[in-house]
Amino acid sequence: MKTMRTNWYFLLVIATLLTVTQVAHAENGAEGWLRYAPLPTTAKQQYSTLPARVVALDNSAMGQSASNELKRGLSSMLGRDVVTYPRLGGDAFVVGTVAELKTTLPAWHAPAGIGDQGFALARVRSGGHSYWVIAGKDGHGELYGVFHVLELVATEKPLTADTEAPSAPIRWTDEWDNFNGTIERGWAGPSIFFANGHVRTDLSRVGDYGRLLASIGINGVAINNVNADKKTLDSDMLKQIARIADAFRPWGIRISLAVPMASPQDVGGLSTFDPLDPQVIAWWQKKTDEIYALIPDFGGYLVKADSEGQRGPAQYGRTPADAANVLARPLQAHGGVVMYRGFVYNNHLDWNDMKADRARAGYDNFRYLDGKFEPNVVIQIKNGPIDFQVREPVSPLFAALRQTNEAIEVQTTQEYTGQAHHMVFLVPMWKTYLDTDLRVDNKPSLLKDIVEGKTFHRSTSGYVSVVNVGLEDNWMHHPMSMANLYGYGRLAWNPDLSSEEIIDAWTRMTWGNNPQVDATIDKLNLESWHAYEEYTGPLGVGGLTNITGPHYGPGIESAERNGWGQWIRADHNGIGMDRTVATGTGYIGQYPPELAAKYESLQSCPDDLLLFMHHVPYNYVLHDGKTVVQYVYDTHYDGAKIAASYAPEWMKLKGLIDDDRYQKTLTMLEYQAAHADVWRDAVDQWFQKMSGIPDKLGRVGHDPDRIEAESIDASGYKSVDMTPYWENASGGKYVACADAAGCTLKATLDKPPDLYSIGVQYFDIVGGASNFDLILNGKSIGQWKADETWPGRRPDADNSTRFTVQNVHLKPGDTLEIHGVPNGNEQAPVDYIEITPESSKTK
Ligand code: GCW
Repeated sequence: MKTMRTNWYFLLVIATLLTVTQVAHAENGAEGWLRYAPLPTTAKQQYSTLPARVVALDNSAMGQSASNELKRGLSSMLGRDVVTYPRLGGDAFVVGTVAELKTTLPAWHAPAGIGDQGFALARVRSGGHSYWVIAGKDGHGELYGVFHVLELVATEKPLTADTEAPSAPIRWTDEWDNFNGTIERGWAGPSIFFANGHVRTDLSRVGDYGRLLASIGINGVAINNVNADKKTLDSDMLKQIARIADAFRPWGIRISLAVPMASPQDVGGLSTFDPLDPQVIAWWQKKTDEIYALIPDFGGYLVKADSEGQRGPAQYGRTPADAANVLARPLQAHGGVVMYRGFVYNNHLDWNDMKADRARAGYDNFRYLDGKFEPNVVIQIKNGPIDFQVREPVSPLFAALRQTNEAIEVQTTQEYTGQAHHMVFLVPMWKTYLDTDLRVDNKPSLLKDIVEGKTFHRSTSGYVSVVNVGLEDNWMHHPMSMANLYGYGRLAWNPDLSSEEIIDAWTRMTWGNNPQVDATIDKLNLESWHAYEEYTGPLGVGGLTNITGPHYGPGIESAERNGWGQWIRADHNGIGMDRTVATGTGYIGQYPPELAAKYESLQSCPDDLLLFMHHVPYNYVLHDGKTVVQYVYDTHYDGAKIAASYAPEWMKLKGLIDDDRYQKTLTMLEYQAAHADVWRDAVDQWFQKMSGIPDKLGRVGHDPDRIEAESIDASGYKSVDMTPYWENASGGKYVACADAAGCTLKATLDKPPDLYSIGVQYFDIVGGASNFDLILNGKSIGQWKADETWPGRRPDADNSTRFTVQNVHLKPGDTLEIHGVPNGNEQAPVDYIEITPESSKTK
């Protein structure tokens, strides 16, 4: 979306700028939260007694990364010349392993039992000198301890003695990068690892990524798409991949590979990949040894099998345990693991079968194998039973595996949550899952405790997130999306941290410690998941995105009448999947009894999961007294209103943060407001038509400020029905221009004299960049090109966006024209014009 403002507004902005003294330099986001921005003089004071020397006891690659990072960060933030010093004697930070510290500085008493990969931070006086000890159980701990100190300084917090260790041994990211350089569900440009079928020559970004990940305690990256390339285990490719491992190693990150189960056939040339075939067993042994010869700290294999077209053991009548174990055994000698994904389901389900239910699949496919896996196999389970929707219940598989290792898989890349075009801070959502009490054996059993092995013993366990960073400067496209990456790592380290603590630290490090900046960015992020849920798919109905398309904009009925099983089972009488034991698919029976009872009963089922668990009529009354349909209308208006508040809130920060990131974020927040309206209107129009129950407040389908393009006098423009989802255009129609010379829409207005904002809702598709001119009484008041990159090759809600001109004087009799000139496949399509009194915004 592009926005133009009238002159007086610019003057105001310039005046504000002139009064602001502290304008930061331009930044591109590449440093993420590790900017180490110089602290203001007043803030520096509390660190004036910190030593300016670093004694690095550990010569290992990780030890060196740690001490160099400490120098780099402190020098930059404190404006001091922090230097390395070869020995004790003079105040210093002393960085080393616990063992090294014990020998070198006996005055320091190591806290009992620092956990694996943990660290201790302590102040020690010895020989008349003052030392800050950063002791790692190993090199990882040194890194994490150093980053902890740097975070304290960056967020202007005092350094205090501390001992910490991560919550679980596995803290990985999965990257869905393809060897051709594309990334499945990645929104920030091409792969940092691969290009044109090879590993990139320049891997500098891999090192930079490793640094970011180490700062949040991540220790593993599975570098390639789980829909894995047949050539993944090809010997030549493995040699190239070893360079990626080299780039990550100094940051304590082990790489892993997603491997096709059919590799013995695809790469090995065998006639079978049956996991119980002796030749296949031997092949995996040999291949694994070959990998470890190249990558001695290789993390292991990640497997997606028998799912969404990936071949797997089912082809031979074998089980996931047969498959996982054949890969796991050769890894054991090397300390590697198999992450076997629990995301195994049939995507050709029978829509007419009321008992068919994709949500059941994880439990049905793995429960009976509990205890049958090798100790270095981990079942990697998506947080919910479907697929990273905006709201799902916790997957029941977590509680069902008592003698099998587990990792929870969450999605940092915002596949179903706005694709890095919408600001959606996911930490509160992830915490909702981690803090869910599954009541195993009728006892408290929070998901985070179940995963980590506090409820049942696990030999290893942990956290995985699909991240999909790209080559773009700021890694994840939306500057705010980086908060999700930071937050994921922090939660994997310590799931008890609050969303507030996490966003506050991220904001301060990423945008600065100015109280107004900090408070605003924290607030916007903290409300964003809820708002997104409200303007997309509430009540657990499903994300409502177009699931047979790009998973982005609305596509409500795309969920229905196909084999994918993301059904919402809506008809004119009611909506929702009946997953009860009594009358539905029986899915609810997969939970431990107390939780099952809670979901089974309409009285106790929480409203936010109602339509996931039950099929109800549209006028069913929720706990808050509203009917389902009225709740849908209201939440969509509420959510879109919150989204509309982001840009105005953000504009108050002008001059308080660097202009480049300010501007980029502003553009995205303005776009989000417009796209939230698209969502609101699509969902509300659809519910109103489907249910036949009008919005009590009369808003849906009645937009007094809106002029539908198809209702205006047109020269050249033709009205087009929006298909297949009529609700994805306002009123079900838009206009398009097939004339290369351009077409015109012309309206005579009848607005009382006042200041207005004029928004033109149009479609910006892939494969063309139409030109638009907005003309008031014969004079152009705004021109723009539709050259953005949202999904879709034809007009749809995925690519519906808005151009706005603010503070326009209108009076009765004015004429407003839009002149559109098509380009390529894009026929300068327009949905509507919305003319809003500026005064209404402050109401
Ligand atoms: O949700 C689906 C995604 C696929 C993905 C799959 C998975 C990599 O749309 O793109 O495939 O999940 O998690 O395997």
